[in-house]
Amino acid sequence: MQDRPFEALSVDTLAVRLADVAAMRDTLGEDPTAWRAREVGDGNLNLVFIVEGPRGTVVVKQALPYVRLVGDSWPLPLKRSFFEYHALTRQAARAPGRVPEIFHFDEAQALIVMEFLSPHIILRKALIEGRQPPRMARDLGLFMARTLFRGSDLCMPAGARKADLALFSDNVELCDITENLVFSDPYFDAPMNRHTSPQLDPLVAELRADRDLKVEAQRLKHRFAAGAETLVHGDLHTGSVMVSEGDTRVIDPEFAFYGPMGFDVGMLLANFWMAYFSQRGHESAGARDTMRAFLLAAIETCWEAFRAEFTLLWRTERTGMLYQHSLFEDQGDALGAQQALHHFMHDVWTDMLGFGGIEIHRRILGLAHNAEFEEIEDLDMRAACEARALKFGRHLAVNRRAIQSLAEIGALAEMLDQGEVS
Ligand code: SR1
Ligand code: MG
Repeated sequence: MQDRPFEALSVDTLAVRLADVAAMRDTLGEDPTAWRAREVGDGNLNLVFIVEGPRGTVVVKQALPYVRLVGDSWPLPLKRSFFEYHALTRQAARAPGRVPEIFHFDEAQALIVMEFLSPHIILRKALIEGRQPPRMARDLGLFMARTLFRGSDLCMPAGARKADLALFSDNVELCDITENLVFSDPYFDAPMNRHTSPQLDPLVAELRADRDLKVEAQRLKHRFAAGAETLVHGDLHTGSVMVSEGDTRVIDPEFAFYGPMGFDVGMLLANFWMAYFSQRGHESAGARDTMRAFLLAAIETCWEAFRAEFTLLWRTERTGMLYQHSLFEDQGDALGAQQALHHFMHDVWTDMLGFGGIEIHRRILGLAHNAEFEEIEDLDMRAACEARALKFGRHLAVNRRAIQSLAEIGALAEMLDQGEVS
């Protein structure tokens, strides 16, 4: 299969096409005629198959040469599969146990054969259903601290990090999607935008005329494009996480590139805040008060796990060229290293808030929306939930340098949600 030109798989061709892949035979069983494939991809870009055999099950993910959500009018290179594969190998080393195991990668066919996770479900779906996965907030905080710290100049040898930065710098088209869809399109009448209309029209006009917001969005875009701090996942929303009662796995790092640490953290927390603001639209089977409390607590748990683990790694694995021990601890100046950490975390905090605010806006005003809002059938209710989230996002983006704590913004979220401020 390595030398054949790219060809998209289908449920009918998959077994024949992958019959010679040793990892498939080992995991599913030796007889490909007994394999059964179904296509389950519900993301915006790729094909995803679950393939069952007599011995076991695997997932086969294949990139398409275009954006699935839009069609072949929007070509997108297959090399995103290469970046996803390489990001997964690094995440597996830096945060063991938190990504699916990779069994096989075929660069020409842009496909990855990986572990089938069961009984896991997508975290976004779990949150829409009102489930409260017990481990995910802490697991994700640890995942972010470990991958972001260990991929940076705080930890890696400078040459190795620069080589990695060069490798991922070719992920141009996926970065371009984020640069446009996240940081620019929501703030003008871009062709692929959509929003709940006419209910949100006045607020959308207000946000697009908001000079302070537009300037902050562009400052954040500059951070995103030029702040090559570490290998970020690049698309760390709740649709990129699978959960069970006892496990959390991060999937889909095809947007990986060297960017600012706060981007992953902000995107993830933004998706928790959106889950929070969507709960009013999912109360037909009963009030979601405990779910709202769970989500605000999860945000605090996740940030605190990130902060605490990052602090531990700063003390124990600071082996890179930044803030060397030779300047601080080795001279009896542990306080100096602590002061530097304080400034570093403050910068990540401020970035996180800004990126979080912008992520909320793009999921309501741009091309790619979130199921937690989209599945609210009553459009007046959907718009009311979205409006609260939009105002919250604007506050995060514009006032991020003045925001002191998650308790402060959690209180704002509650007041917006309860209509105490508008
Ligand atoms: C055209 S791709 C739209 C979005 O889907 C992906 O999951 C990313 O979030 C991207 O921004
Ligand atoms: Mg994805």
